[in-house]
Amino acid sequence: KYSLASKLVKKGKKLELLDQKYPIDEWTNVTKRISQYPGKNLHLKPDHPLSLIRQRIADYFYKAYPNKVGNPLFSVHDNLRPIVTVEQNFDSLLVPKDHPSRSKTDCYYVNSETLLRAHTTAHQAELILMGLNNFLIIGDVYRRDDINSTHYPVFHQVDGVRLRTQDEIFQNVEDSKNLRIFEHRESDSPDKQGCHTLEATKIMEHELKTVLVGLVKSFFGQDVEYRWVDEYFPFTHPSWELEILKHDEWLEVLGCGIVRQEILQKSGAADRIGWAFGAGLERLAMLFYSIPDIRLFWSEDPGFLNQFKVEDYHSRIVYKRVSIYPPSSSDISFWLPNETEFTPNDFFEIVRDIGGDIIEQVALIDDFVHPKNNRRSHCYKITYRHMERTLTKFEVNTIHRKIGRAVQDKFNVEIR
Ligand code: FA5
Ligand code: MG
Repeated sequence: KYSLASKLVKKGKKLELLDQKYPIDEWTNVTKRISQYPGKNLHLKPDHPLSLIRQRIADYFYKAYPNKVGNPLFSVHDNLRPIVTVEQNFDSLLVPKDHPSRSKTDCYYVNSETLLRAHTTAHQAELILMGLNNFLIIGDVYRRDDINSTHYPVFHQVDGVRLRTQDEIFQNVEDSKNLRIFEHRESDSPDKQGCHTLEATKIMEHELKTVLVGLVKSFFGQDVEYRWVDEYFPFTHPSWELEILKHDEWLEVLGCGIVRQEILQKSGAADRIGWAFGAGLERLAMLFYSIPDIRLFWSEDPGFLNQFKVEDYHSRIVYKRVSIYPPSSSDISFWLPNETEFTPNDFFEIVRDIGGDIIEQVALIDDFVHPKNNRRSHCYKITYRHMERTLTKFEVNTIHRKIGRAVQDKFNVEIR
């Protein structure tokens, strides 16, 4: 039994990802199907629910942390290449060489040196090295996993990092002259890293937990039930996970902690202390919009996507289940009345009135003004779909004609 990788190796082929060709080797396990995902960027697609979640999170951090003149302090990095080095994804974050998260069974390797990032934390050290102190990283991540209602091999994360100097963290503390970020203990304790003072750690922990609870409350309301659980990550200490109670179940929404000082030392920020977190966008979106299945995020079905077309990303949307039965659509064109005012909304009302629940969507697809007589015509596409069964062509035609007649009567217009 040959894996895809070994077949490709034999033919001496390269793997093409995002317009670049990568040599393959015995580590290669990116499948043809997975290779189609980089570049899809659902989190940047207008009106996509993951894009709305991205905007809400960025907005929350912009408001929580304005700079001195009121502009956002956090920079947002949402278009970094998801193809990263093993150094970025693991080594720069102090993940031990034999850590199970590195294994071929968990990650999608392009080759022995390159992989599809398994978390957005992969860019943390590189952005700190660029001199940034407050930033968000948002993007697609890849993990070999089952496909079911809550797991998909491609999902999206947001990471946040904030670095602070000694003066900054103690500025609001009375008699803070003798307070320091650093001390020298041989080893870590459960509370803190050996190199940090308890005071500095606790101030950072407090700010981190406050801002993240605030984020969760901005989605799920002031009364949301949450709890902090101790966690372990190679790149933070101490570390925690935040869980929220939904439908009688505790759900993990993010991991976080105090950044390992060794990472800051290697990235030119040795004089600072930092916190970091990473959260899943699908988790937040599924809970926030009541989306029942993670696969729906990849749906091209207008019945799904159109539910998230809103003027303002703060709009409250509750997702309605899309029918599994096929849609059927028909167009209708008519000359608009010359004298009376006509708005598309008047037409929508007639359609809804006659079609009821089987109307999935009405879209203006053509707005035409005749060059000679200046008459205007509209063409609408009406999509019909029943939630419980397949509609027959005859049923659709009957309703469609009925809508045509109603439009003719009501507006005294000519159907084209
Ligand atoms: C991480 O990925 C760490 N990089 C997070 C982190 C960053 C910790 C910075 C500390 C500092 P974890 O594997 O637990 O941790 O994933 C983080 C979040 O991504 C989870 O809390 C969850 O919201 C989401 N997530 C993880 N796995 C999945 C999955 N299979 N499907 C959907 N969401 C997932
Ligand atoms: Mg976790």
